[in-house]
Amino acid sequence: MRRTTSLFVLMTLFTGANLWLFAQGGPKGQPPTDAETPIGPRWWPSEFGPDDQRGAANRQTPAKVLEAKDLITEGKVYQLGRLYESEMPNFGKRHFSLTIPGLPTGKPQGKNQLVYNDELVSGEIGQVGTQFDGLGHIGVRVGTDDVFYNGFKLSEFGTSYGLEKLGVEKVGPFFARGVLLDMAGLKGERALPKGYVITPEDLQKALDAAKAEIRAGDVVLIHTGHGFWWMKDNKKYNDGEPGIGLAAAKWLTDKKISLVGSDTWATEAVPGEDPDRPFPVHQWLIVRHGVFNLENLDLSELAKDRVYQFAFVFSPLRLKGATGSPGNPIAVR
Ligand code: UVW
Repeated sequence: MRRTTSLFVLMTLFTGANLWLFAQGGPKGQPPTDAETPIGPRWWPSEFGPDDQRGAANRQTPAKVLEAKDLITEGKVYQLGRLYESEMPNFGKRHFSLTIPGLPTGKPQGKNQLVYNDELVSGEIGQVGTQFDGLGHIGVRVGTDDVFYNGFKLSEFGTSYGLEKLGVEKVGPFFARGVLLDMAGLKGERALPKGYVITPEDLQKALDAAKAEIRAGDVVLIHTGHGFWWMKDNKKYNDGEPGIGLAAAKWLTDKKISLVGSDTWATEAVPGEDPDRPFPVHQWLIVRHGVFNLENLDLSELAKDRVYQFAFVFSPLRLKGATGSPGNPIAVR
């Protein structure tokens, strides 16, 4: 009993010491340790430099545009964005509402009796419907600080009127090679079941089946089939989902991709591999690697037409200080 208590005291002191070192900016001159933060060793400075706020968007270069252009052979455009409507499935208590005040908003004026309508939108605009998770969306509580990509602390960049660092306006457009990994097709199922954890082996098999390759800076879209339930059975859609696990996320970040997207609301399996660790893939991708996550895509047409490589185009809205962006990404082949 006394030994257990001593062990507990030692562990508490060790963790406390690490958090203290973290608060001082990290143990200078010492190699990072696993116990430094709740997700392992510190993840900063970023490979893109200690001041970087764009993460894997730095891999979007003129060369990527030219590579993507070579994949356009038919001129067929696929819209990957969902309709934004108040009934769409949302995470937690998020909402989306669009109203036209006045109807018409502008009453008849002039001899030509001009009328006009405006819309009033409310909602967590970067985090509802088809949504692009920016680098200010996900963080990790370490000691008393919430720490984000590149070690930026929320206490130093967060304001009630938007983020002064890591805002989505810093990201810029994506015009890159896109690769579709059709997991549902590979398994011969309409949709993978909720909680199915996609492994690196699964991803490799889908890549081989597609006769495709993944290059640095690419965009990888994962078709699980779960999107089938969108607006058909929203309860089922929201209740859990198939998605990548941590090993598959590592497989993707090792390939130095820019962005991963899927036809689910989180891209990662829910429930996940460890019930005590919610959304660890979000932290792996966004916080640790600066890789973006694009959720609630409609990938059904791409999968139906077996389009596995294409030009991917998406420009996040330049919402100053926002955590993410809505939008309608496209694939062109
Ligand atoms: C969370 O915000 C936790 O999830 P998502 O990015 O899937 O909306």
